Amino acid sequence: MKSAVTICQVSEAAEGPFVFHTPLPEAFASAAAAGFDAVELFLPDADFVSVEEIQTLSATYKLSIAAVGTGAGMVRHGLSLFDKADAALDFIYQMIDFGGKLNAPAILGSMQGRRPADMTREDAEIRLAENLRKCGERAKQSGVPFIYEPLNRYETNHFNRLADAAEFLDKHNLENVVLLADLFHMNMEETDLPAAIRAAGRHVGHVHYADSNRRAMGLGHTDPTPVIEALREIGFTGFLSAEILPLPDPETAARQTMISICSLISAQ
Ligand code: LER
Ligand code: MN
Repeated sequence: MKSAVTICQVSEAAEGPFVFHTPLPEAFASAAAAGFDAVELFLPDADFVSVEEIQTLSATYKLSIAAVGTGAGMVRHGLSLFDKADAALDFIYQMIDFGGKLNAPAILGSMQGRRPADMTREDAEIRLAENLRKCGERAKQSGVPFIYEPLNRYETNHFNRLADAAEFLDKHNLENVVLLADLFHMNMEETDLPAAIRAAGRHVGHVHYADSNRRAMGLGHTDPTPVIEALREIGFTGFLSAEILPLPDPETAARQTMISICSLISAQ
């Protein structure tokens, strides 16, 4: 398992669960100083910065790119797969292609949107499946997977739990789509975190490593030891990415995350 930390460049998400909000060179330097393997990027759009610039930062600071978020499509441009769907899919494709050039998968989180009141659950599921199929195929062209993230009930009315999302991927034969286990959302929705990870193990491809209160692991009431044990058992070798509030300050949140990860992963 590898460590990653979030960098956000989206002003509308200044209060969001991201550790570093400084300009990219500074944020990469902070991530490297804290000892992370990689960064996860939350950018306004795919034209915000060139692929070459990210490659240079990545090489300079010896940080790979764990993933790229697509949530700015929602928070900045008001798009989702259930609202202005064509523009939303286009935005996601651009982020998939951008990330693909950096060997990084894109994430569908907030951009999955909500099922409208006049749409049945069955129709919404089919629409979501069609879009995930397209995104999985698009990502395949770059040789990366596409990441689908179940969110808590206040953020989506599609899938809130890993097992339901895993069953959905199987039912629709969605290839090249993996699940994101965000421990913050899971704390709200799952009965048992390690059991949920084991049950969906075949599909888990990325982890948002957050404590129960969305602070750095160790600053809330989640016990990460059995969570890491379950991830080890399912053979997870991806990123534990700190998508957390920068509290009490970004450097402390980053340092605390690395203390947690290093204490649990040192045997690897
Ligand atoms: C939103 O709560 C979240 O967890 C993000 O990863 C989705 O964009
Ligand atoms: Mn998340």
